[in-house]
Amino acid sequence: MDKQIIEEKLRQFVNESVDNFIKEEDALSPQLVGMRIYDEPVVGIGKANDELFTVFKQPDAVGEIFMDPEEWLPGAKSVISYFLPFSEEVRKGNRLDMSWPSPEWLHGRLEGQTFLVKTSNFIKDMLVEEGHQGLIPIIDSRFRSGGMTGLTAGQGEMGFTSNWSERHVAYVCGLGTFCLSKGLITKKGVAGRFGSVITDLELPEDNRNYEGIYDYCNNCGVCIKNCPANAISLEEGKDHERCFAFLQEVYAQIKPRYACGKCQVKVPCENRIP
Ligand code: B12
Ligand code: SF4
Ligand code: SF4
Repeated sequence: MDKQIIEEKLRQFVNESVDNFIKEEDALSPQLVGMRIYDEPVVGIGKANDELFTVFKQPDAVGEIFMDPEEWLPGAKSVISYFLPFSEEVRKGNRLDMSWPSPEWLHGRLEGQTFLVKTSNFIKDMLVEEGHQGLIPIIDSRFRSGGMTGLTAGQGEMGFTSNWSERHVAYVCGLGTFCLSKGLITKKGVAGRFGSVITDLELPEDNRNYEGIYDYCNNCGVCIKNCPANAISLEEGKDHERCFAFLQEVYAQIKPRYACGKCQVKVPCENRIP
């Protein structure tokens, strides 16, 4: 199996899976039934022993808590990282009212994450069928995150971080660079979600067509104006506390859903490298 086959099968999966379309029982309104969540993915391959995985253990990168591929899967050879760009419907919905997440974007966050886990399992099954191993860190029992689950972000040892940061992994695999709003910009933009699978299959790694960690951001500042929480500034970058406080406000009103993503729409980096 090579990258071309993985990409082709993944493209077919994303285009044909019923789970990439909003089902009647989940839809927040009747007109959202059948809405497509993601467009076709972008795939990047990294070497499991890339030196950046060691750099990530430094306190100013991710920190000691970051687990490298070998720690997740002894004998790991490669990391398959992918970006699922949100469809035009999801992005367009979130461009309308810039003060509150749209139903389309809320679907992207919740049903979108469920589909992302299915996508990672699809890749894992493909590898296992060929006699290889596949490990999905974010559903492994050792995964720890200061994400929104249980509204614990910013608290405890995980703070606003995790022991497997999908953006950092995507950066290693050549998918793109960070930006002012702290998302990762890919060739299909910033609006979308990342997943990854670690494997013992040896695959040639992709080139990183960048040198600096913010190369793809042009510092235009549009995301600063978009942010309803005033969480972004040219001087300080992004303030996770403020962003998280806004997400909590959303959650308090519409739980179990929450999201925002105004820094990822109506911006020049929405669906391309600006
Ligand atoms: C915790 C978390 C949050 C926290 C804090 C976010 C954060 N730390 O960036 C809160 C709750 C605030 C949050 C908010 C949101 N999140 Co969130 N979140 C996560 C989670 C679970 C972990 C993030 C993490 O591990 N961060 C690690 C720390 C270290 O990251 P950092 O501080 O930004 O990293 C800096 C340093 O490393 C520094 N650095 C220093 N030295 C070096 C050296 C090198 C070599 C490098 C590369 C970097 C580096 O550069 C980095 C950038 O400044 C991930 C899922 C996952 N498992 O990855 C999703 C994730 C980051 N979230 C995501 C999204 C979409 C959102 C929201 C838009 C909410 C929504 N869905 O509507 C908002 C806004 C995000 C934004 N503007 O960035 C996406 C991002 C998609 C993208 N295109 O980038 C992710 C990847 C989920 C996914 N599966 O796709 N999130
Ligand atoms: S809107 Fe402009 S400044 Fe903000 S992340 Fe995108 S390119 Fe960078
Ligand atoms: S930084 Fe947070 S609060 Fe601000 S626009 Fe982005 S997701 Fe919303």
